[in-house]
Amino acid sequence: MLPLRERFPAPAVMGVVNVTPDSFSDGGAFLDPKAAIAHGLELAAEGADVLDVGGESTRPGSDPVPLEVELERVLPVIEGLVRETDVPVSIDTVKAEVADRAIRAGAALVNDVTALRHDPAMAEVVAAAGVPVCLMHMLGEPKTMQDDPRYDDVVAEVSAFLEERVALATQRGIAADQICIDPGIGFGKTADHNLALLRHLDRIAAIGPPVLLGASRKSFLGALTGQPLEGRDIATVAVNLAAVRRGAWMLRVHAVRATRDALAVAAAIEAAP
Ligand code: HH2
Repeated sequence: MLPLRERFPAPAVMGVVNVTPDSFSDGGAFLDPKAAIAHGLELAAEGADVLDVGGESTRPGSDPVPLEVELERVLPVIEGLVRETDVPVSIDTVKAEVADRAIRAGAALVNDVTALRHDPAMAEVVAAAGVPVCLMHMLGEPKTMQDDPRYDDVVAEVSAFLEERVALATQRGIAADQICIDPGIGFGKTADHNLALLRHLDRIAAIGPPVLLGASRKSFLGALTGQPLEGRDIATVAVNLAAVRRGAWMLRVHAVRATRDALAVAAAIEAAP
């Protein structure tokens, strides 16, 4: 398999396809598989390099979803997208069984917000399938992660965690060039923690694997701009342009078109004589 960086040259864009009743930004909008598939196809047409399908919300305070419910939500959407577009589909799950079934249905990447910690079988599923994996940092569990998160040095601690998870993933048989890392914006972090991670994203990038970033519409952007969820796409673009300059590789976003346009302009400026 091509190394991730060659398969998806930076800056790449991952479009969010949530199939949940309670996702923080678009919960319920695409719970019907047909609507979710149509939304994914729209994001593909707008220039997404990957479509990230998730059936369990990880928003602060959310409860876990039973296995059967998650499978019922994501499998028809993955099958539909695989049938109707060549854009690779990623499965956003912490459950090995969901990842396995999703891969059998055609998913080409696994996005595990617990970095292989939640389910002891996840590493084996990913290694056996030979698919790429995203390892994300989260402090605590979604249910409680925003209850007063604390770090002595957030950038150093997140970096150390990601280094440890990358080492574990490779030990468990996942190819090093199929791993990407993610500092986990908003996952057990205050607005200041998020800003420190963004300011020093070059240090996360220096770990080695390509860096995925999911800042889209998150609440620290609401705190900075006063905007409700629907009004945070401009702030999201601003974050992502800053992140790309500091070494981000792939951007996980709801608004694919706006991100693509901004990246095209930024790239044109960098390429000017
Ligand atoms: N953020 C969310 C979900 N999955 N995966 C990665 N790798 N990085 C992220 O930052 C990330 C993620 C949360 O956003 P969203 O999917 O919009 O909401 P929800 O978790 O409520 O489904």
